[in-house]
Amino acid sequence: MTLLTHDKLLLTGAAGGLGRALRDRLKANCRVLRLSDRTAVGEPASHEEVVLADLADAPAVDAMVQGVDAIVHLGGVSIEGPFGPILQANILGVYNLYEAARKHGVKRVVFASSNHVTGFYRQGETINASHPPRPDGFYGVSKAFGEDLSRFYFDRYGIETACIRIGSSFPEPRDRRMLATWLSYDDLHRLITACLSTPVLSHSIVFGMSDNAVTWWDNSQARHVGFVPQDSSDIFREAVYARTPAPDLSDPAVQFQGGGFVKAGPFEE
Ligand code: NAI
Ligand code: 15L
Repeated sequence: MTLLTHDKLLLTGAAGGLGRALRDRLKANCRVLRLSDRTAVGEPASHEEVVLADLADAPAVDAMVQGVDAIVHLGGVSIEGPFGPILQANILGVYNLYEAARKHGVKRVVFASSNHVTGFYRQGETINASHPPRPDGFYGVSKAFGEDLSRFYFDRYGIETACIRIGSSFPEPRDRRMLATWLSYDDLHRLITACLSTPVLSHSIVFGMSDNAVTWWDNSQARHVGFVPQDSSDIFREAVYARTPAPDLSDPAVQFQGGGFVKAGPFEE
């Protein structure tokens, strides 16, 4: 069941893949859903409003945050690439977001972190939130920065944040790796709902995956969030095996949890 816990909820990255998947689902969580991105998000419905902003533009981010009581922060560069755009959107952008949240008294944030914060752990290892970050690129480093920055804003200013280390959130798992990392859209919404509605969130790191039989992540340190996944990649296993080759165990993309991201770069800017 989705609890309506917030009056005005801000969704950044609303024009992106997950933003579009969550837009209708988040209607149940709030009275007004404010949509933001740097590109157009389409016409607002009667329960929606739109405030566009580039995350690197501090005054625009301030206006985007003013008047909301919680934030689901999905906006930013979502794949590995050159450092410049990642610096602007994910590092400066997340700083701008937390400064605006502090100034406007926002008390809770759900931050879309990524499994690439820990992408250089091996696929044969099970890790939990206490394992140190091992980012697999500039993108993973930027998400690790967001996790640390949000911890600082919790310790210093009391702003609660859930850092969801999203695995692979797509309609279906695309390859064998995603059988371990897959997070259905409905489970992502369940997880965000849990983060928004649990009585005490504090600063929490949660791995975002469905109830997949094969997993590399242990969420036992996030029981207080109350996330119970209801979907599983297992129903796709046979089809994924049938259409994908057997893994080459000497390939770093197969050895490490981050998959192909561990081989990306170097980049010329
Ligand atoms: P996406 O790339 O489809 O959407 C990201 C959105 O952020 C885009 O609409 C883009 O216009 C916006 N954006 C980029 N730079 C911006 C800037 N400087 N200012 C304002 N907006 C900007 O990515 P997706 O798949 O929807 O992911 C959403 C979030 O979840 C991202 O933060 C991503 O890193 C994270 N994530 C997603 C995963 C997935 O499986 N889809 C896995 C792990 C993390
Ligand atoms: C991510 O962080 C990306 O945003 C997404 O596009 C996928 O590549 C995902 O990780 C993944 O690891 O499958």
